[in-house]
Amino acid sequence: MSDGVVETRASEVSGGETQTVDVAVVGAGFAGLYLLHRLRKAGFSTVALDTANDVGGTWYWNRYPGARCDIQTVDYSYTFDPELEKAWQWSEKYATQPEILRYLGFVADRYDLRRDIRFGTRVLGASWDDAKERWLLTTDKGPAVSCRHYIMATGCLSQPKPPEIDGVHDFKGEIYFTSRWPHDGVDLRGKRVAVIGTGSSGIQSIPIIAEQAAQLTVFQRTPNFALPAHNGPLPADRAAQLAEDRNGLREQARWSMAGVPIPPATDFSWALSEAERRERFEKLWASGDLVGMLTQLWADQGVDPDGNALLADLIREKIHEIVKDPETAAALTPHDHPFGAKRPCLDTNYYQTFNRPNVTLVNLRQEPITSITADGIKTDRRSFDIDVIVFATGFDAMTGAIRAVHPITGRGGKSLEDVWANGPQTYLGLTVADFPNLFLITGPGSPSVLSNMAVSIEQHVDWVVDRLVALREAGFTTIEATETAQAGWARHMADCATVTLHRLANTWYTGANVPGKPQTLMPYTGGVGPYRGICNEIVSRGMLGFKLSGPNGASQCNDGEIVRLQPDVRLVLNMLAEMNLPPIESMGAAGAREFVAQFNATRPPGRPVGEVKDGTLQGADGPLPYRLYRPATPGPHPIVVYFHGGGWVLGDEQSDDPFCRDMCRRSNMIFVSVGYRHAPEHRFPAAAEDGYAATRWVAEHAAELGGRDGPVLVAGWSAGGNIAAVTCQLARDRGGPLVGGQLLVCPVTDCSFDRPSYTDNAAGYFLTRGLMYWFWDIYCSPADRTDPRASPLRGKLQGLPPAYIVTCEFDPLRDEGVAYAEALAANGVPVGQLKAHGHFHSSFTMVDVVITGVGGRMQMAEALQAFTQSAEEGESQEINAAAS
Ligand code: NA7
Repeated sequence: MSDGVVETRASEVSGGETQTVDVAVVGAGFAGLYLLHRLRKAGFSTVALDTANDVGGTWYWNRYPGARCDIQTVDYSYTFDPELEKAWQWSEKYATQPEILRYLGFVADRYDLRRDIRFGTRVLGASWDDAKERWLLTTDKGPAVSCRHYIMATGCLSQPKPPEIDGVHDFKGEIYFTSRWPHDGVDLRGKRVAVIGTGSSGIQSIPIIAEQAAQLTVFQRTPNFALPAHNGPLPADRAAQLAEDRNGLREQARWSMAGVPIPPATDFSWALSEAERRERFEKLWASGDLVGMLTQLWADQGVDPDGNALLADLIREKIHEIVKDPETAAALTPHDHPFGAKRPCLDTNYYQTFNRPNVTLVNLRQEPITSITADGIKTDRRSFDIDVIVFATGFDAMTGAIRAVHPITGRGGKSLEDVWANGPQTYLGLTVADFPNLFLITGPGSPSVLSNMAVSIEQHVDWVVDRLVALREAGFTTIEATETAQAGWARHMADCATVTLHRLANTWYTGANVPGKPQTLMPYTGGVGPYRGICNEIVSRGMLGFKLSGPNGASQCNDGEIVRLQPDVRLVLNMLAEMNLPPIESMGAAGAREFVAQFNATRPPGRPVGEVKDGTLQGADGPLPYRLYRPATPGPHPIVVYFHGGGWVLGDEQSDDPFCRDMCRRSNMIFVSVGYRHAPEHRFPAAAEDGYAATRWVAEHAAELGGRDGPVLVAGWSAGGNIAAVTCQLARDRGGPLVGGQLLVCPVTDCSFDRPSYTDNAAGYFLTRGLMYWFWDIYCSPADRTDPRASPLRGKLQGLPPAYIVTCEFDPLRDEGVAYAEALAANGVPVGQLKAHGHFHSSFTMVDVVITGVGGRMQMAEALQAFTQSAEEGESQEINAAAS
């Protein structure tokens, strides 16, 4: 078919002016092609529009030398049709751009898709007509399009960034953009070539350009991490796996984090020796697997700066080994971002290329480009005579291609440009409130560029087309995200982002590469599998967060937020729900202890601290075990007496081990975790009295324990928080010891069960109302419960040490923790509060599972430090007062 010819078999053109279809799609790349196929099968009349003259999307345009896929191409393929999978064989592990383009052409032919595509056609604007409930698209060629649904399959990296360098128009030589490389290729032989940019496009093309050009000068602003691709045939083990269980692997990819069927590492870096870490690294370096290097070394590599630095250092070492000139090696070595926070690259001989005599690296951090002249490029130090400039300067990513269709006008004349003025707002990255029947495939807010695009595209397309079918069957004509759902998604996105290290890099993921672009992390970082689960849950919960409407006033709106929990809390709770455990209270005390011991044994080990030492201290009625955690820094250190959780029934001085280690490191304080006595063997007030006695003993033995002069601090979680709070009251009333501050994490403070959090969070968040009843019954008779040693909220609250009280949104104990904080404040006690949204009772003690708890623990550590600081200031004031 020739360019621009409009085939109307499946649509109507009225008066030559407007083409009327059910669904219009922009883009004929990976997403657009699959959309056409699915929509057509579902019986929708459809047209796709693309500025290119053929199918391929990003693979149509990015024809620069060396352009390749950097996810193994067997994974970067359609999976919707097993026959298609049989009919196409990839020739290499990482296919070249021409091969991928041939594949997309093959798909278009196989499903006869070209007949519904208007090539060489740009959409100039799109506006929603509320009365007709249709979108009208104006185009630069051929008829306008009227459609019920408008789907943008415009890709994430399709709008090239302008050069942004003065004098480009003065240049007399040739200029090329990697993203718009001429179809006939470019002859660079004998020429002096400049490449500006060292992202994937630069890193893939530079080694090949260096082989062709007489002289190559690479202008690098930010060095990037690159790994050798070791391309070749598909590795035998992958080929065998696919042959054996293709469907299983495909399903694994769909539910994985990155859309690739490889399990992430579960060992933490600190649990591996240096030799083990190096061995893992060398294996992955040799295998040439980007997703593997991003996920398979150790569990903390993508979430913790320290774990990441171990890996980044190993890559830095490799760069210095490969590049012979130390100055060039140093300039090529990234130091300004964690590995993976900026898109790392797969290369073939990239670093080796800088050993060639005809290649020069210019470090723009040291000598920025001042202008492009008629003859070449000037930095603030020197001039380079150049014949050809290649801009590998990247894209206005994620939002660029969508906003290039301008204006997009939704309900009530709202412009998408205005709605997104401070960054993209979407629900799921798929829809936008006030823009009915508009869908974005791999839009901002979806896993998109942090995933295998092929897997994400299929999921999006299937979800959208299935919704359109369901809408049609239910007789609705419009579908639109609600504001509540959209705002909730933004919050969930932000929660997910705190887990990752993307915040530590300026990248196109955040819009930092485009001057003036609002900066916000655009892709969804919660992972492909969890995202798929969320999309499915929206459907099973009656299209939560969507308004649907139809003829004769038919409407449905099930408003709400799909994810209110922190992302990792959600995973933990889902996992626990799947385990279908019997209620802990049904196990009896001995059974529950056994269960907790087994459960704790499966948890990752805590991080190393300076020293961990077990000992015995004097409790209220005999010796008690304790475990001491000492920081690695030189002492003496302030001491925190810590009480573990477990409802006065479960746990011991070791059971909050990861929390104690983490807090010891963060606060730089000694933690002494006390093995206080438990019910039912020792009912109330044994635990409370032990807490007080242990604190007194620690204060008296502080110097021997390596503690600093000054008051001790107390801390506790859950029932341990109760004991810590009670200890402060007893210490005040019994003449010491001096307590400098109390950190109460989700504490039990009262025996009343009628606060809303007991009802709101009665079940489903691990600590249930039933379990709390059981704990109370075992610990304390109803008559004793109002004793302040059981319910400190009922005690006298004046004159207590400063407090920091942490409560979690999804915890039955939330409101009594808040009540205690408010009551303390009302009684003149300095109180800090952390009301942790999206967290559950165990969030902060599940240290290496609930990563989103890090921020909270940092605040707790700061609160502990502030306690000692104010205690010291108080002491020095007293000394000064005495002196004067
Ligand atoms: P990228 O990854 O955005 O890389 C663009 C490169 O160009 C990067 O090194 C930029 O440096 C550099 N750049 C951009 N603007 C300038 C100016 N004005 N002066 C000097 N250097 C500049 O784009 P790619 O096309 O390589 O890759 C895009 C994605 O495609 C890739 O991540 C894969 O997902 C596939 P900066 O880092 O901004 O300092």
